[in-house]
Amino acid sequence: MSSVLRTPGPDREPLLAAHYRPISSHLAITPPVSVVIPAMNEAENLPYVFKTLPDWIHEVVLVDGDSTDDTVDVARSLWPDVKVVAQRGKGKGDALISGFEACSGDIVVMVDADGSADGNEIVSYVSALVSGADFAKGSRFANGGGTDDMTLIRKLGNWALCTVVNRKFGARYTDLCYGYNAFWRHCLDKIDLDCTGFEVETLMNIRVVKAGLKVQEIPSHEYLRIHGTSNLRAVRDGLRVLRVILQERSNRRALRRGRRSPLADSRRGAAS
Ligand SMILES: Nc1nc2c(ncn2[C@@H]2O[C@H](COP(=O)(O)OP(=O)(O)OP(=O)(O)O)[C@@H](O)[C@H]2O)c(=O)[nH]1
Ligand SMILES: [Mg+2]
Repeated sequence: MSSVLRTPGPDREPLLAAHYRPISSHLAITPPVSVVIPAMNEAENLPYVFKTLPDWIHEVVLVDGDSTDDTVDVARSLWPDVKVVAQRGKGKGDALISGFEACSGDIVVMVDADGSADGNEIVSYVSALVSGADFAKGSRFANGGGTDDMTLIRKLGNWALCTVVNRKFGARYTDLCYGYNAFWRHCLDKIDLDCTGFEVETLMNIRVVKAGLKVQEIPSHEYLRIHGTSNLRAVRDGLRVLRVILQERSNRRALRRGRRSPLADSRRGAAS
């Protein structure tokens, strides 16, 4: 019989040893982990992606972007229990939002389907979350991270946009536009995502700061896309990212003005 490990609260079920899943040699966790994979014509890459996913994850949610290759069939053959979701609109942001809605785990991990992300890193993200972080944000430029996939121009663009976000929102990020992140599912209520394209990670990174969530960067290595070509267009998508930053900034100003006005009104009232 399993032993009771923690005295339950008045409204809690007792946690038994059987409820814990070992995720590394020194850590066992109770929260179920969902992995969301946005995929558009990634059939050739999926075998590499699924091979690195740990066997302790609770579910894999694959969001298909109307693939014209065998993406869905390959995913089903590699992971028979995979939950396949058809996205509502277009774009990676739209896909992720659809995928997050379909998750039943308490922890959600975002993993690209092009073979650039190593599933063995998931344990680092989950460890940060169970140790107190709300949002575990992958970084290719934190000590221990790296990238084989970014051109100099992309690195410069990412650095410039990251610097703007740090200055304008008081963040201390080393990376901005990176798709490998994880978070507690309840964070979604606080960041209320509404976007469609590759600006999704930037929007998440800004909104978690605005919401006062605890963010921890996780050093991550981005490998080269294995097969196929990137869907990202540096200039077009860089501009979309910039637009999101400016919008979030002006929303923040409007919010501040809105918050200030009752006080200003009452002062005006007191003065008259
Ligand atoms: N479902 C869905 N997935 C998408 C869409 N656009 C991109 N993706 C997926 O999102 C992930 C990241 O897209 P990539 O094209 O690799 O873009 P990137 O990683 O920013 O750019 P690279 O560094 O050049 O690879 C991949 O798994 C894509 O298949 C989309 O419209 N729908
Ligand atoms: Mg990629």
